[in-house]
Amino acid sequence: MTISQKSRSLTVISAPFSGGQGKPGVDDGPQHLLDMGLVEQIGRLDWTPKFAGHLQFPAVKNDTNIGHVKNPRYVSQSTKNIYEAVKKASTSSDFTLTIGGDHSIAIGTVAGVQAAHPDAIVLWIDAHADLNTPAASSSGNLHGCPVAFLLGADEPLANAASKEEADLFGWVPHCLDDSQLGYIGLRDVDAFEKQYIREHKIAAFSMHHVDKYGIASVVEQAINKLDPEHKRPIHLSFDVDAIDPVYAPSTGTPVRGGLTWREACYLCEAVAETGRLVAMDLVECNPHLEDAKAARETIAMGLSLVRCALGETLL
Ligand SMILES: [Mn+2]
Repeated sequence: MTISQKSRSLTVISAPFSGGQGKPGVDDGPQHLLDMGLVEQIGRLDWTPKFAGHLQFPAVKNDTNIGHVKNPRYVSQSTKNIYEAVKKASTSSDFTLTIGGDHSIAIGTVAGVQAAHPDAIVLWIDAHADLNTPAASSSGNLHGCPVAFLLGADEPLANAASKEEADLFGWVPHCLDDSQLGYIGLRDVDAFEKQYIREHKIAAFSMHHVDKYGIASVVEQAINKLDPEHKRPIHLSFDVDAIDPVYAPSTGTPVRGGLTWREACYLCEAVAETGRLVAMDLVECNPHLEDAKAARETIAMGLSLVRCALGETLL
């Protein structure tokens, strides 16, 4: 499929959600991206952006841990709202850009994009695999679990008070096949996740592969593996912690040894060149972490990624 060059409509969905992890401030990422010109910058490219406003995430009373899983009801309810919004946007516009928020929002974005484009491949750009099941998660933070839900790797929540509670995430469609998912940028992967990636032969390119082959070859290899015929729509789920903290310091779980500024931009440019990108998530920009300069640089990095993914070129 190719997107018409004439009427490229783009919906910006803001998902200011921080309940998938413990550091406040990531819910302020979207406003900072908007304040630094996100919508205007998109409008200067070949897109007609529509900002759909900030999604609201009503608090959940008595959202006690289930086992060690934190904010389980809040995350379930909020990501379901995101799912509905993204499904609607992806059905009605050419491109859906969702700005977070922590990476738990991808439970909703991936499921929503898959509802409109069931054959879309997902490129998950991240230092982490976000593939822990709630049971395998050591932290109990659900931003480390979205991929497990989408693949259907999770089981009912352990130590729940009722069957209903154990099934809190039962609404998430198991919309991804192992062969639809590719990682780039990994460098902090838990034992359960490593085993799952190996056993299920998931396309995973760590920073080792970026060092070995270069980013251009890695992007090409990832797309070739997931879609050898180069026909399928692409959903890019970009966690800024994939980037080295030198360039994107204001993020909740930074890991040294990440993508450079240009490697990250190149990745987005190369995906844009396919003409098949239909959705992007930009997550884990937390302007409350580090100082104001670091926050500005991180937000500027995020804006560059979006522009590159939407076709901005250097020449
Ligand atoms: Mn992530």
